[in-house]
Amino acid sequence: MRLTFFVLIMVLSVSLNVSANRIFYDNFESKDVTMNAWKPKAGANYPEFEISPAYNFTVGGKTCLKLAPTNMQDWRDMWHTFNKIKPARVIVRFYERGWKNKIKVDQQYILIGDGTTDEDSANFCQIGQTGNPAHDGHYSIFDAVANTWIHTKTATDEPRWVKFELVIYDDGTAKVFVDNTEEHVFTSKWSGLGTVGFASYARNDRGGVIDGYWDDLEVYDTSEVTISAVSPNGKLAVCWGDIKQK
Ligand SMILES: [Ca+2]
Repeated sequence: MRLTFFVLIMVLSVSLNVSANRIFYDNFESKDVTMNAWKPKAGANYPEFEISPAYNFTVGGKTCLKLAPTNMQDWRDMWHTFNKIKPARVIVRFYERGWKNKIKVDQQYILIGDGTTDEDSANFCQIGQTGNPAHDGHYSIFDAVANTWIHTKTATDEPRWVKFELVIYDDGTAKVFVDNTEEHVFTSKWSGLGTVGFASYARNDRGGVIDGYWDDLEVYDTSEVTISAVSPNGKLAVCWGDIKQK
């Protein structure tokens, strides 16, 4: 029994050592940390966000990021920039309240680009949820180069934390995964990871709600974070992250 445990620890240690670094992490447990880590688009007021106790994904945590614009028909966005990292893996969790409950957010996205915002990125992507009836019951991915919206295979039926990932490989190939399912391969190669942001647009004329919840945004300087084997609650991923952070 003890030997089995020791072997397990050794396997974990080896896998940790060959993995690269987590270079950015926000667990949305501190308004000050989030305020310092994220910037609004140039010329804009600070994005309206809350640290909310409504949901939490972080092990040992209590809160998540709540985006809920106060003005209708108004965008809010917040950005964190990187120096064209390649390879890279961006992971974020979105709280799905469930299409079977007829709840969708209209509309919120994580934004990922190779520039500093959507405006100066050659490659740019949105992953999230929209009230557009064509996407009912599924998530939406926007590939800016292809100028195409992708309607995910992954369904939004069950309330749960859902994992969105964008991976940029060594050769610039980039893919989106939702709960470990490959949903999209980008039409053109990426020069690297330049920015990660969140955007919310408030409208309630399509049966949606305007408040959305996100947690545990992680960025790695590798394409090969093997956390797909992690249990659905993500415990190993978070423990591993904590180890790398120390
Ligand atoms: Ca949290």
